[in-house]
Amino acid sequence: MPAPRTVLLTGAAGGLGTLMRELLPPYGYTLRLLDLRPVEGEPDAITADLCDAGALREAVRGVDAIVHLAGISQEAPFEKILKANIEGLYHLYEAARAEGVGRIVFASSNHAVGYTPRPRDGDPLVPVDTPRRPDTFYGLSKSFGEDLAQFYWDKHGLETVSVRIGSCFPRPATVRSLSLWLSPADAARLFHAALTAGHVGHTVVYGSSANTRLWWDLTSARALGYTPRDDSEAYADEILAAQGPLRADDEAHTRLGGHFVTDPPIWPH
Ligand code: NAI
Ligand code: 15L
Repeated sequence: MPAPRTVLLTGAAGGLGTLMRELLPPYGYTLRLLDLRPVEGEPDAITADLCDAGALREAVRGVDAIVHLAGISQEAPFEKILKANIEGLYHLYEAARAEGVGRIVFASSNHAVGYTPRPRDGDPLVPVDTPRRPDTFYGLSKSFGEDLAQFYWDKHGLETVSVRIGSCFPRPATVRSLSLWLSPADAARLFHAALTAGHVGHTVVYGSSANTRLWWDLTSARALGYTPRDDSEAYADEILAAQGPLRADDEAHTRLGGHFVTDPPIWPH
């Protein structure tokens, strides 16, 4: 696939979308923006719901690739997750297929494998082919998204890199996120690698910086050409002094998904 130039960035008004609006253009991309809500300072951004199939078809027309960040990004009642992350994702893939878009970078999440025990000292890193163990309806929707991506590759030849993002914020906030942190600059590096790597079919990668306390294996991300430059260790002393070390008797500290594993389920009523 020729290097993409025009990229649809969905979820452009969100936390990660706002960071990527700044960090992706220097790699040479022209971004088309989409979100459910207006994008501040971007009057040309498309305001549309992922469930609006017609609007999505128009939004993807003529782009070379899509970085798909839009959706519900936390646990929520199943009905809401169903609309945005499952039905909405289907509409996005259908629009991309119909308009001949070659590649999607899909923001999956650590919560697709959230029940996986975190490695202890000396354990191997969690491999990318570990069985999925979603920790929430939210994590289930990301698991579905990875299957949808595989299906559209097998059935239609539409490529996807599913990035199981750890925790992408300007700085890590918890002891757990010292292991999962993806710095915004490394996120841009990873998305750029995912957009430009040669043949990817459907490739699943973990999305983290080069953290000293890394829990999962970045081999498949590095194979795309991703070279992380940041390390959360710079924040470790301060965070550990405030919060103390992870405890073996707390499930939120022993599984990848953290408190998503132990929070009570959210039901509609
Ligand atoms: P966010 O919640 O700040 O942004 C999501 C954006 O999607 C919002 O601007 C929202 O308006 C938009 N959106 C929601 N439903 C929509 C719909 N039906 N149609 C159109 N737009 C819709 O989330 P954040 O942190 O920016 O995350 C971006 C993506 O990355 C999400 O898919 C999230 O699940 C994923 N992710 C993020 C991580 C992180 O650490 N920030 C970690 C793992 C995954
Ligand atoms: C996610 O999937 C969320 O979108 C993000 O807000 C964080 O909660 C992150 O996971 C995390 O696990 O830290």
